Amino acid sequence: MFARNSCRALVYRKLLNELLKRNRYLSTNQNLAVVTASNIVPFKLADIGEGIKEVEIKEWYVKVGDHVKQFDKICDVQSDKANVTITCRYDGQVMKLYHQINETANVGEPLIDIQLTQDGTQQLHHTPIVQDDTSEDRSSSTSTGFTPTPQVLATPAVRRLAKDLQISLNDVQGTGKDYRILKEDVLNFDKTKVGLPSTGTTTAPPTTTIQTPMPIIPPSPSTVKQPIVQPPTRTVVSPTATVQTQPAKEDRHETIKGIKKIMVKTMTQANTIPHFTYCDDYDMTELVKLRKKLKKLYQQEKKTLKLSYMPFIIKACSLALMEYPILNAHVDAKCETITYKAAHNIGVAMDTRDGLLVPNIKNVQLLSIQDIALELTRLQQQGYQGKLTNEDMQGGTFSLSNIGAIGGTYAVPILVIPEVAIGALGKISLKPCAPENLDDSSSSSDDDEDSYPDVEFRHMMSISWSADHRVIDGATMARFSNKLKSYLENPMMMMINTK
Ligand code: CO6
Repeated sequence: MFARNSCRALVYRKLLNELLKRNRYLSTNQNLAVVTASNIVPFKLADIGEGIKEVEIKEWYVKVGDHVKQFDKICDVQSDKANVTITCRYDGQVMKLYHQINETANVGEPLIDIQLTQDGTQQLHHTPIVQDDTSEDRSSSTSTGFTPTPQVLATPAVRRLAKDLQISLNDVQGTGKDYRILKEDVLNFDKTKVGLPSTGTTTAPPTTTIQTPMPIIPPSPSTVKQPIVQPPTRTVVSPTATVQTQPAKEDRHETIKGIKKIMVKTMTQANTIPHFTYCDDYDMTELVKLRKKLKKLYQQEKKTLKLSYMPFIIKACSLALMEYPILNAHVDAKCETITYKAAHNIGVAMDTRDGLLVPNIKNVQLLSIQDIALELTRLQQQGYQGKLTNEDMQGGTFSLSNIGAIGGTYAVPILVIPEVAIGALGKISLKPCAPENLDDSSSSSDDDEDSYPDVEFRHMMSISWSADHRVIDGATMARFSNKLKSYLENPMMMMINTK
C-alpha cells in the first residue's frame, strides 16, 4: 500500500513538474513586467514545442469586451502538426484581439490583451497555474498552489454542467489543453453514456483519474483497464471529400495553407529520399473469420468496441518489427546515423477534417489488440473533430496507410521521414485463388486444362511497402513482409507471440 502511494506521489510529482514546465512562461517575471498601470496584460502564444514558430488562427472563442477566466477557451490554432486549443491563463476582460481568423500568429507574440481583475493580478503574482479541484471554490486551491492529488481540469461552468447531467468528470476524457475537460467533452460523454449498455463492466471508468499527455505516462499496457468507448459515428466520415453537385461557373483560387501547406513541405522533402516499393498479396480469410467471431462475442456481451482490421494489422506489424528492428528506425537528415527505436509508435494515415494526418499509437509493443482498437478509435475521433494534439502526432517510428478503407488495391506510399518504412493497405476483397499446398499428383500440366484445380474464393489484401533504399534493402523488406503475412494469415500465431 505504502509502495503504491509513494509510486503515485512520484507520478503526480512528475505530472506537476511537467505542467510547471509547460506553463513556465507564466511563472517568469517577464510577464509581471508587462502589466501596465491599467492592469492590461498581453496574453502571448506560448511555445507549443516541435520547433513550431507560427500558427494559423482557426477560431476565436472570445471577442473584445468578454469576461474570461483561467482555462476558458480563447482560440483554436492550427500548428505544423495539429490543431491546438489555446486556453486563458488569467481572469479578466478581453481588451484586444491581435488577429483575424486565418491570420498567422507567431509564437511569443500576443494573441489578446486582457485587463486583469483584482484576483487575476493576484494570480499572476502568486500562482503560475491553477488546477481546479472538484469543488466549486477555486480560491482554496490557488492559495496554496498545488495540491498533490490527482485532479481534473475543468472550468466551474463545465463542472456545473457535469453535475446537472450527473456525470463524474473522472469518467470524461478531456480534449482541451493538458487534457482539460471542455463543455463538448461532457456533452459528448453524455451522448455516449446514453448509447452504452447499462451493465457495470462496459461503463467502468478508467482506473486512473490523471489526465495527462502520453509522453509523461505512456499508453497503458493491457493490465490497465480502459473503458469501452463508442466508435465514431460514420456519418461524420469523409471529412475532406467535398461533393460537387453543381458545375463551377468560374475558376477558383485557393491559397495553400494550414495542413495542406505542411503537406507540400513534408511530401516534397520525403520524395527526395531514394525509395523502392514492394508489393504482395496477403490471404486475410482467417483474420476475416476471427474478427467476425470476436465482433459477435462483443455483441453478445453487449460491449461496444470498434474492431476493424487495423488493430490486428498494427499488432502484427509490431510483432514482425521485433524481428526486423531496422524497419522501426529513424535516419538523421544527413543520413549518417540510424537510430533503432525502442518504442513501436505506429503511425496511421488518417483522412481527417483537416486533411491527411498521421497520428501514431504509442508503444504498440506493450499493447493488446483491444488496447490498440481503443487508442485507434480515440485518434480517429480526435481526427474527425480536428482535435489531434501534437502529442498524438509526434514520435512515430513506422507507418501504415489504410487506403483500402476508401478503396483501391495498390498505392505507392510516401515515407514519413525520419521513418524508414511505410505500408499502404489495399481493400480486402474476395478473389478467386488457386488452392494452396497442392500435392504434385494433382498439379496440372499446361496442356491438360481439365486437371486445373478448382479455384477457391479467399479474402485477399494487397499491401504496398515503400522503404528508404539508402538503409533498407529489398530482401529485408520482403522478409519482413513475409513475417507479417504469416501472422495475418495465421492469426493464432499472433496470439501466441503477443506478450
Ligand atoms: N478492406 C476492407 N474493409 C476495410 C478496410 C480494408 N482495407 N479498411 C477498413 N475496412 C472496413 C472496417 O473493417 C470497417 O468495417 P466494419 O467494422 O465492418 O464497420 C469499415 O471498413 C470502416 O473502417 P474505418 O475506416 O472506420 O476504420 P479502420 O480502422 O479500418 O481505418 C483509418 C481507420 C483512420 C485508417 C481510416 O478511417 C482512414 O482514414 N483511412 C484513409 C487513410 C488515407 O487517407 N490514406 C491515404 C494516405 S495517402 O497512402 C497514401 C499512397 C497514398 C494513396
